[in-house]
Amino acid sequence: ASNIDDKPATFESTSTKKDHETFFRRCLDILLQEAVFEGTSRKNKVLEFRQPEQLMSEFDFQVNPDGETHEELIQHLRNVIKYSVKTGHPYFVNQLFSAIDPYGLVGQILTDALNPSAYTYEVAPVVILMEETVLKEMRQVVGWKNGEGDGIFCPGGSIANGYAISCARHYFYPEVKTKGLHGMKKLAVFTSEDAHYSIKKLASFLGLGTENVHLVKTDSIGKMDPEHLEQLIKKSIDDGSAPFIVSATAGTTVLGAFDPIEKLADICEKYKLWLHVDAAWGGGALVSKKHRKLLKGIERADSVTWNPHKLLTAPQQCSTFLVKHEKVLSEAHSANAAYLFQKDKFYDTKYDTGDKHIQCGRRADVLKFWYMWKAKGTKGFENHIDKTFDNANHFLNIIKERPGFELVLPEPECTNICFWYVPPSLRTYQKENFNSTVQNDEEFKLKLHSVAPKIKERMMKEGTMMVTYQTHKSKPNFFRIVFQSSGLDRNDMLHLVREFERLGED
Ligand code: ABU
Repeated sequence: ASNIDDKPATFESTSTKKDHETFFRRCLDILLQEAVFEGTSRKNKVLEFRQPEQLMSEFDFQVNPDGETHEELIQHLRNVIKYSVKTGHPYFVNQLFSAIDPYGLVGQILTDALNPSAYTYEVAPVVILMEETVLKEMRQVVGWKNGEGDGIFCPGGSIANGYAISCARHYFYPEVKTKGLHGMKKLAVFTSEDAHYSIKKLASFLGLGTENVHLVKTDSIGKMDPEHLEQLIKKSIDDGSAPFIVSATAGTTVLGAFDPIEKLADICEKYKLWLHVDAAWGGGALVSKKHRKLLKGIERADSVTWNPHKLLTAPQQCSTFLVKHEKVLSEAHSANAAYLFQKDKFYDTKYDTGDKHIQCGRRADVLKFWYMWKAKGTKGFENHIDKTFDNANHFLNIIKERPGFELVLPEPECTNICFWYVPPSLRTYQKENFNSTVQNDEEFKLKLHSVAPKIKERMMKEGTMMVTYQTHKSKPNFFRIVFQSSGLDRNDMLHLVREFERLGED
């Protein structure tokens, strides 16, 4: 008898249920072994980099009229794993997500095995009640009394920020839903110059125009300047605009700064503006008694974006929008599709929560997060946050003492640490030409600007770690290392420092 794996996989007649089961079990074994265990082992690389044209020729991307065999499909699976970045690897510290949480992964697989669409109770009863429970618990953590309000899981923090703008607009101008923006004053949005670009993007998407997003100055550590905010609000009123929302940031993308929420809340109260807090990144700190002070005053916000896939390491994607006002999400977004949200169903249709969203079909992102929360408890999350901040602080202390490392911020607030690595030859230049920090010499800045891309190229090609770099205002390129996996320890901090020293050799 021929091996079932030699037969085309696509024909039901040649692939029995047993064949599928065998195939599926083999695939799961490979996934676990190669993507999860080997993919997160310190002994292995973070990535196997290829230039795009090289990858195009090495990897079989083409889809064909005829299906392929199980054996071929398994080879494709292995290649996907081989050439993908192992974002669960301890040395993937490149972005605001990382790590593979075992409970989160089981929840993720369960989500896909059940494949619910989280819009009605009739097709997703468990998920709908789970969402309500988890979102209420998150609102309690934010500090809203008895978890009052409403919330949704969103496809990413940008969309969550868009919901904030949409809800705020509906709260003050409900007529926009039916009549649009025609003939209205210019609606003005305020956020800091260090805020996430999604505020501008979504303001534009919602028809407000990027020119009506007013960027408030940030101070030297990246926090919004409340005095400048007030000046901009007054100016915008004088210019005939209608300010309606301030979007504060709790954990900015690059510097990890936390805006002074209390002061911003005072200004919002004075001018009757909606206060949104984009805590997509820093929201995780709320579960820690030690670190929640970074978000002091968040309970005064009207809405909050909080992404558990960031600091709490839930698998991608897990983003939430939380709002203090109970009805505004439904009132702003419902369209009452008669074929889906029938009001004469035999159960309480308040549990058909899908109409609060702008999406129709929707993945159940709650499940993995709920499963993690069940496994660890809030106390487990707290330990995770405390250890992650401790790791970041340890890394900071090492590089403070180490020749060649120069900090962008002496005391970063979150677990993203920004620094320059000055290679030995540039240190010599630095000594010979001036005796100061990187900020002051134009030629030095220019030389330094080219260092991070070079080191990044080396680390990607060797595959030993991934750390991102960027400019900020007039600063030359610097690295931003991001810690969020509590699976890392102090040895890893030292390893990462040494890796910079090795890759940064002249
Ligand atoms: N909001 C996405 C952040 C991307 C980053 O890691 O820089």
